[in-house]
Amino acid sequence: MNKVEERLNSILRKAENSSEITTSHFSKLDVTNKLVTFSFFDLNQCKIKFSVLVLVLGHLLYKSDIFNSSDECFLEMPSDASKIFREPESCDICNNIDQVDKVVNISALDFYEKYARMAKPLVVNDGAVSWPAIKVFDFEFFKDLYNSIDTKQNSRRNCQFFPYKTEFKSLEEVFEMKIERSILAPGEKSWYVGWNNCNDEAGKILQQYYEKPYFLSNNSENIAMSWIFMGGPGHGAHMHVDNVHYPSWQAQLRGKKLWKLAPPPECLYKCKTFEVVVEPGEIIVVDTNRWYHQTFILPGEISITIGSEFD
Ligand SMILES: O=C(O)CCC(=O)C(=O)O
Repeated sequence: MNKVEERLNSILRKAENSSEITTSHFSKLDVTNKLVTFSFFDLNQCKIKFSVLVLVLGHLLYKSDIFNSSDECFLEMPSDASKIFREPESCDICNNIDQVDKVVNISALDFYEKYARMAKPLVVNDGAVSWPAIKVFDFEFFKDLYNSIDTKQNSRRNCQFFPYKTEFKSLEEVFEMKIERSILAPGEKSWYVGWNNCNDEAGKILQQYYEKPYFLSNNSENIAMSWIFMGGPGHGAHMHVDNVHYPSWQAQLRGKKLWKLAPPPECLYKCKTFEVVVEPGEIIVVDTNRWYHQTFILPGEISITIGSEFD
């Protein structure tokens, strides 16, 4: 094929000096079409070689320690994709459960043996009753807190903000809303948002007003960042399952929130879906990685919760 190409090139050079032969004459020749097909095939060969190179490099990087040294992934799996690849659940977690127990003064051992070990959800009536957060946390408190610190400083990665059905694009925008709307004055557009506190300085201040729930054992840790959900009646989170590392607790500080818990789809025929209302001072504990959950703020006061994963 190279010889043919060379000869064609020499003819082309001669043709350049001729006013009678143009390139359109060449396009009509069979040999030109063959060469074009060949070079296109060559290009595809290049693409194949390039793709193989990318795959090999990707594999080598994956196998090397470069990206294994931290918890961060080189590429995040999209959350919807991770749900598709979720391992099927054993229906033991939901078999024979048709309600969420409400308990009081539960010991760490009972909590672990009767609930946490089996991923059985529960509400602890007296979980947060004595926390100053119940009196202190409100819209103005969070607004002052986040306006008083430089959120670009001491902020970890993985800061997340859930606008739900609002127009807000960030927590900063939430705190710019006018006072009437923030207190859900009649006629104002209602709102509901959630965020994880990823700022160490803000975290230290928040922790002055709440503590690790008393029913978690001494060995158990609050993991990573706290999550705050705040907003008005009629709103909540759609039915979903999380893809986090551990189960979570969530303390209801103000307002009332209805939780709907559903078994994973593979257990729908064996297990029931049920609801529980969480009131101020109570803590709900759910393995949100295993139980599908939906929330709905009940009529009344603005709902404010704080929660965290625990191991
Ligand atoms: O508290 C809420 O409204 C939503 C909580 C939630 O969806 C979660 O923790 O995964």
